[in-house]
Amino acid sequence: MAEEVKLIGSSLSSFCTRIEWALKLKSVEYEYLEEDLSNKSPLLLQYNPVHKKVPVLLHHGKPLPESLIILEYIDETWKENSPLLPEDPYERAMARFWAKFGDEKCLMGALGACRDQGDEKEKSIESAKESFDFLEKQLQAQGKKYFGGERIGYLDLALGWIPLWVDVMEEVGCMKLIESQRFPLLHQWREDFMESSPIIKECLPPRDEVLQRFTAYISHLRSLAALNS
Ligand SMILES: N[C@@H](CCC(=O)N[C@@H](CS)C(=O)NCC(=O)O)C(=O)O
Repeated sequence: MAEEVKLIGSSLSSFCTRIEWALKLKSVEYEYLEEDLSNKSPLLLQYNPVHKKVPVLLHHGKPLPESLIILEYIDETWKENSPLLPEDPYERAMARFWAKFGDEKCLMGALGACRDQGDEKEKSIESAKESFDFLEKQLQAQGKKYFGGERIGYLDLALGWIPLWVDVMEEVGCMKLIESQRFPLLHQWREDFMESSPIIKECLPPRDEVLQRFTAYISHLRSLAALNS
């Protein structure tokens, strides 16, 4: 039976890119609906009334928000092609733990470090690096090429924002987060992940567009912070 899969996304969003990676790695055909986040469509408001954010996956008309949940759904629905989560229940639970940690601590920490200026900045940079230290230790503890083992899996896709988006944040925030001396394994993972499948590079948005969007976003965050200070 033909699957009816649609993805409401925004091409510059790392949360949406991880879904495109998963669908393509699983060879699931889908229709992509680009959302204008400055003028949200009735479709997005209808299908994600709670958060009004992308991505939203529509499968046979049923909507599913939240990228990490969508990744799990994709893995469970198209089980046979390239499993993403580990089979072992403990390892599955830990992969979910680290994915959430990646979004809540590493991504938010990097964003804060990028935004902050003045005295706060050094503290925010160090705090973000302390979060990345945990990812470095994870790679060290498991001794495999990828977070998913010998091939990329759920956690690699969940952390897949690191290569492009951290690079952009480093430029916009005039800082270095993933230094090769402190993070040799994460540094290597970044290279390996990018080369792991042609699908990875294929779905990434152009760096200059992400840079432009991010520069505007950070200056918006800085003006909000200035208003509140
Ligand atoms: N936790 C959500 C985050 C999604 C998210 O923040 N999406 C952004 C695009 S990068 C968005 O839709 N922003 C619109 C808004 O905040 O109004 C997920 O993982 O799906």
